[in-house]
Amino acid sequence: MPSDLFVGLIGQKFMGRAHSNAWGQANRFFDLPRRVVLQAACGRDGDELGGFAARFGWKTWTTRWEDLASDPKLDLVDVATPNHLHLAPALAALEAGKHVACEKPLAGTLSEARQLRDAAKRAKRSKTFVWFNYRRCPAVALARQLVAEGRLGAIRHVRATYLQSWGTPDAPLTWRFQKKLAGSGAHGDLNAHVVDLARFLTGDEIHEVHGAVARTFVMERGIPGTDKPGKSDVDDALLFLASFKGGALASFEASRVATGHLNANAIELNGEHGALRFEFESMNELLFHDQTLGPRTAGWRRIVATSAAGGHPYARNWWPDAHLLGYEHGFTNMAADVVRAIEGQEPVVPLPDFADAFETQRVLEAALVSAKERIAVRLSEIR
Ligand code: NAI
Ligand code: SOE
Repeated sequence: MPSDLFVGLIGQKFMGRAHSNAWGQANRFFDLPRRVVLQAACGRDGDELGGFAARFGWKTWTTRWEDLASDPKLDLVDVATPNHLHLAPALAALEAGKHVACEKPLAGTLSEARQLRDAAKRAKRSKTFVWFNYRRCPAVALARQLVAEGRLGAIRHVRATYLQSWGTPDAPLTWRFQKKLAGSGAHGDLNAHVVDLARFLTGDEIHEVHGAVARTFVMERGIPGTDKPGKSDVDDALLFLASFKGGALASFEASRVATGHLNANAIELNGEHGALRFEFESMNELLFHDQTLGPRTAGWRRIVATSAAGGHPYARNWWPDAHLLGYEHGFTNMAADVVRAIEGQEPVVPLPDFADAFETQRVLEAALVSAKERIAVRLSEIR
């Protein structure tokens, strides 16, 4: 009988729901060395918390994150709060000797991300994780395997876009539009994912941002619960060009005002022997072009990455071939990998820890500096 892993969650809304579901499902679909116990949940809204806890199976709840982060019963604290509230709870939990799983981006600012990286390094008995969930779509994990096997050869281009369109003028001034709470806008929110994916898929590091441009199109938004406007001071879109140490060129685009796109997280790698493309809105599929087949038969083929017999990552834990997975499965796959990693077992694909997420944050910072100063920025300048 596996021993229990007591989890506490801070944040009960969008990610709070996704993580609650993941922790609750992990032992149902994966054979894990520990049994996850949904011990304690925390959120700001006391009126909603009881219902939330009951619905997802959390045993206790509190509106004080300080109490949860230091609760001696907990083994792991899961931070699913707005970006400005990653640092304090994660630091408190690390100081209390717990493992920490934190939402992305690691923090709103490079300085806070650095503090988290350093605290994680000091906390020798704690393991840290960052919810870059898209790594755990089976099609993405398969793409990484194909790159590592050399199926693309040397990579020449990485083309990543994360396009959404909900940043319309009538979208209220939530934390996501306020620099002091979010750090940045579409950039930290969406480029964080695709920069992580680019690093994860190539196994390479970006060494220079050659240029970036950021725009805020909507400068004022309605303050929720009032009829007053407030300042929206983050980017609605940020685009940048970069290059990898290994020589590949890269382009990244994040937007909340890309009309026609809802959650278009897409990445394409072009290598000397072939190419790969993933589009989240068709998340079960990986597109693969094998250049070595020659001009007669080479072309894009669509792999439905759901085959246990094919050895597709995570496929054996879910359904028969082409009985498709959805958004929530990436989180459940991650929760299962976190439980494995805590027990010293190999995750199905590598998990980002705070040190890894700090590297993504350095790239994000380099692009912000590039956009602000209108200069190229080497990553060696961003520490
Ligand atoms: P949200 O606004 O839907 O929920 C935030 C939660 O934090 C709420 O439950 C609120 O009660 C709680 N909270 C805020 N201040 C608090 C305080 N002082 N004490 C206790 N609880 C507090 O935000 P959402 O969308 O869930 O985002 C949370 C984090 O997750 C962000 O860092 C965001 O970037 C990240 N995120 C990641 C996604 C992914 O794909 N991995 C998807 C969406 C968000
Ligand atoms: C923004 O709309 C958002 O919810 C991001 O915060 C997530 O990280 C992304 O996965 C989906 O979009």
